[in-house]
Amino acid sequence: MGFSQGQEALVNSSWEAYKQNLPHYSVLFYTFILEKAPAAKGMFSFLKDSNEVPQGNPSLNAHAEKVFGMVRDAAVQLRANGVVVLGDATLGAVHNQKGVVDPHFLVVKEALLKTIKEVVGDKWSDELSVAWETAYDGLAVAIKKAMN
Ligand code: HEM
Ligand code: ISQ
Repeated sequence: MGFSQGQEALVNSSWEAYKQNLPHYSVLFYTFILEKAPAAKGMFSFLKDSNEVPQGNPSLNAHAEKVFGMVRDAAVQLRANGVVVLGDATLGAVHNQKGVVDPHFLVVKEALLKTIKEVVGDKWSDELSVAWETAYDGLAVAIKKAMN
C-alpha cells in the first residue's frame, strides 16, 4: 500500500500544530533525544556547552524545525512519487562527520513521535503515528544511503 492522501493530511496538520509553538516543542524534541541517548549531547553544537537543553536558542529551534520539516516533506514526496529523494546530498557527510550510527536513527524517530504526541494531545492515533513513522523511515533510508 502506498502513502495515502489521508496520511499526508495527518502529517501536514500536526506539522502546522507543531509550528504554533515551535520553541516549546523543539526543546521537548531535544530532551527526548537526550533521555534515550545522553551521549548524543556532545554531538550537537548548541547542546554541548550547557547542562540543560537551552530555551529560546534560535539556532536550536531552527535546526529542530528543519528536521521536522524534512519529515513532513518526505510525506509529501511519498504521496506524490512513492519514494523519498534527499534534497541536500551533503547530509550524509554531515552525519558521518558527527559520528552518527544506525541505532541513533531509532532514538530520533522515537523522540519525534513522542514530540508529535505532545503536539496533538487527544488527537493522537495509530494512524497518525504510522503516517509519521512511514515518512521518517523513508527519509532515514535516504540519509543512510548518502552516508555510505
Ligand atoms: C545535522 C536532519 C538524523 C545528529 C543535521 C542537519 C539536518 C539534519 C538538516 C544539518 C544541520 C541543520 O540544518 O540542522 C536530520 C534528519 C534525520 C537526522 C532529517 C533523520 C531522518 C540524525 C540522527 C542523529 C543526528 C539519527 C544522531 C543523534 C545530527 C547532528 C548534526 C545534524 C549531531 C549536527 C548538528 C550541529 O550543527 O551541531 N541533521 N538528521 N541526525 N544531525 Fe541530523
Ligand atoms: C539534527 N539531526 C537530528 C536531530 C536533530 C534534532 C534537533 C536539531 C537538529 C537535529
